Amino acid sequence: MKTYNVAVAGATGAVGNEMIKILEERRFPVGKLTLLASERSVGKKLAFRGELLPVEVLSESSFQGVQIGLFSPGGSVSEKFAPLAAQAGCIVIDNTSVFRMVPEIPLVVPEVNAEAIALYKNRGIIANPNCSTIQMVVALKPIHDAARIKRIVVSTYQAVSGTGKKAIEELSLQTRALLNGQDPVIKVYPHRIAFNCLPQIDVFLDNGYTKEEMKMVNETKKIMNDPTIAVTATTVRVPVFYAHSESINIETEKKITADEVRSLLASAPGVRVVDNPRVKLYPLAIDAAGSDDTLVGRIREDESIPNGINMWVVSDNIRKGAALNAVQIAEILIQKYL
Ligand code: NAP
Ligand code: 3JN
Repeated sequence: MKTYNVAVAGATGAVGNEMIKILEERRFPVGKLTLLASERSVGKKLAFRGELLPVEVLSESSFQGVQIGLFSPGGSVSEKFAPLAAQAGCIVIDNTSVFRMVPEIPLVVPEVNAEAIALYKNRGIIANPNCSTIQMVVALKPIHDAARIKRIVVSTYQAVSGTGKKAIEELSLQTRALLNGQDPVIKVYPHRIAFNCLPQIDVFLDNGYTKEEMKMVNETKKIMNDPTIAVTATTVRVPVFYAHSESINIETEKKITADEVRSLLASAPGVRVVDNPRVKLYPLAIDAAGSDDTLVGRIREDESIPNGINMWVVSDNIRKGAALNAVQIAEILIQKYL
């Protein structure tokens, strides 16, 4: 079987770790796997297919002979090293926001716009969208195709793992401290996250929205290839470890009933309908964590407008929101283009 040399940049992080796991789980045809991180990780080893592989320092020479680079080392690091990797002939699938809105760089969710992967030829880079955008468009694309979505109002309830390994530790330490009657240490977020909700993800922009909110607005239009969809978002950090939840309200051009949405989504790729309120069945973060599916439930008509639908959408932010989406892109890349 043909194999491909793969590099994971940011291998020691929350996303990078999951990428390594998913490459193994999905039996991606990896020849040599190169694990890259900062100087802080020198001496560390990570497991892959029963072997311990050393972590190397990411450098300009890391990509010789590497065909695919899965990147999540942070925006400024990707900005410098993704073009260098591409110059060396390595196709980069980048998880940071730096390239997402560059017109000639494809922004891809395989269930929605797999055809855009062909545009990797432009710059040798494919951008992976923001986690909150990915799960939303996976759930909405089939409805957009059937009834054309005019407007989306979304509020998110985002897990701390979206901020990386330091934030996972912070929620854990703060929770323990508070339950033991001690003062929690606040380092990662602007306020305490344990037993709290923070209506700020990423920095505030001049329009009063956060950068995370505007990522959802802009990325949705690009992935759906429809600049006319109106999107407004409120993004909130909640004290959950894994899986983002979203309350999504849509207004469609054509009337679509809740039953029609349920049956459309029942056969949609990457979606699992979990929707039986009579037995208290609806998507939960604790059920989505570790799963590849985007769970959709609480599907109901918005009775305040003629053509509206409400739903609750939950997905593992580190898997489908980042690592799994990137590996799925790599799978299509090798099947169709390499
Ligand atoms: P994390 O747990 O903090 O891990 C950061 C990773 O980047 C670590 O492997 C770290 O290595 C590495 N790194 C940091 N500075 C570096 C440098 N100068 N050179 C090489 N490697 C460096 O963060 P994470 O949650 O994995 O997220 C990482 C990035 O992925 C984020 O900044 C974001 O851009 C992106 N992300 C995207 C999504 C999405 O929605 N698609 C979700 C989460 C994250 P050390 O261990 O050596 O420090
Ligand atoms: O906060 C979350 O739940 C998702 C975070 C994503 C993230 C974190 C730091 C930097 C991003 C991203 O993917 O948009 C970035 C970034 O690259 O801008």
